[in-house]
Amino acid sequence: MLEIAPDDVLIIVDMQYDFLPGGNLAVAGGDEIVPLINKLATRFTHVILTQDWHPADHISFASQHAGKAPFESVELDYGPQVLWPDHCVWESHGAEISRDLKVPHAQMIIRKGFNRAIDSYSGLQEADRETLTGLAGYLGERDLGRLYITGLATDFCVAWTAIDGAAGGFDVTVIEDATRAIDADGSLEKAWADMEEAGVLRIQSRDILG
Ligand code: VGL
Ligand code: ZN
Repeated sequence: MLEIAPDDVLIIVDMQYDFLPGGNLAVAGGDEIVPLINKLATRFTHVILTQDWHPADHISFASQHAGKAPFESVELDYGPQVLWPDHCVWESHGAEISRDLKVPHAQMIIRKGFNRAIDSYSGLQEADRETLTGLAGYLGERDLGRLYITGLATDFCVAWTAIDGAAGGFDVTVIEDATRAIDADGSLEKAWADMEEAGVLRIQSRDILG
């Protein structure tokens, strides 16, 4: 059993209606992890939420690229970008965090992907690998160390947040059964390999809850 320390942080990634069944970029089984995340959250003093938050003309939307369909890729200034259905458009219902998530003690919601020309899977650093969200600064200033990551999607926003956290010197653990994946083109397997290489630990919720 893993002991959760008073300064450990639970990060809940992108539990928004567009990533849940019925949403514009629904992740299969995304709703199944809500009760588990709620239970895990009771064990943590510090909870942080991330929220994918795009303008209606965001560059990651296939609708912004003539002749392109969702899940195809394009080359942008900062490198390859997977194109998505329009999702998490700010002020839309799909961008709202699920009301079934019961984490009243969450201390911070960090929005990402609000720059039209830069996507941001990671809660720490945008896809240009230069623009910071400020989350690392927040954690550092508050002296918070070990990060436990849950939410959607395992192979995109969870993985990138985990890898950037590890690269930033944080001790990062992903709680696998409290995530669900998009898994397009082997992306889930690759994400786990990348996370392992970055030193991210992989546990199950029973390791914390018993
Ligand atoms: C995500 C694709 C596009 C995610 C966000 O939350 O994993 N995936 N935007
Ligand atoms: Zn997005």
